[in-house]
Amino acid sequence: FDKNDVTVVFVLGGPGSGKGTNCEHLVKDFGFVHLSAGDLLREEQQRPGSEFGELIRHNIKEGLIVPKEVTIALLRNAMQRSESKRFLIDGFPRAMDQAQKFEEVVVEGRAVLYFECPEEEMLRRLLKRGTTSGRADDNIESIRKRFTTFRDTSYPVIEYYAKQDKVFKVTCMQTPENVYAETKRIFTNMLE
Ligand code: UP5
Ligand code: MG
Repeated sequence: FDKNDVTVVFVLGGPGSGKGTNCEHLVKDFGFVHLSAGDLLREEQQRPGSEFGELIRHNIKEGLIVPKEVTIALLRNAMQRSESKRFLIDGFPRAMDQAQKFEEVVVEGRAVLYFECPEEEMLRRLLKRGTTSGRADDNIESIRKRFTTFRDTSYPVIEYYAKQDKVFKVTCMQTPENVYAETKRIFTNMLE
């Protein structure tokens, strides 16, 4: 695809901050394609014959970041297969080396939608979701590790984009309806 003709918005925020939930609404209202890096990794993990299955399973359970080459290849393939030129990339980049590599080999992000949420609230949401999600990382041990990785490794990516004035922040301590109303308002301004 043509780099100059593609719009990428990164959707970032801690584990359970509401990235996936709000992306689903944005898809309906703005016609972007939603690509969740975590979902693509979980799919690849399930794919029979994948050479990365075990590595992905281990890293997700331990809250560790899968090597960037794997995730970037999955994202790039999904973008190439899509007819769309506008993408919400959810949960990526979550480390500085991923951000730099993606910019180099795929495209620069136009903006970052950042869901800011206190850890106690994210913990509550993830433990609740864990009762039905079947996700191998929705348990207290994995959640603690995901929080540590977010603080130490992923947050600096948000600071990096903030220095470029690319970060648009949504506050999460409201009902899902109100969070999305704020998201929609911010997203509309962001595209102007
Ligand atoms: N919920 C949502 N909004 C709410 C609200 N306003 N009030 C109350 N409840 C609300 O939401 C989480 C839960 O909260 C849901 O039950 C929802 O109904 C409720 P969700 O929208 O799913 O939040 P999200 O931010 O998407 O949470 P998720 O758990 O998906 O975030 P993570 O960033 O942890 O997960 P992801 O799938 O992106 O990554 C998982 C793992 O994959 C990583 O830990 C890592 O090991 C690996 N990974 C990589 O290695 N590289 C990558 O590039 C990406 C992932
Ligand atoms: Mg998600």
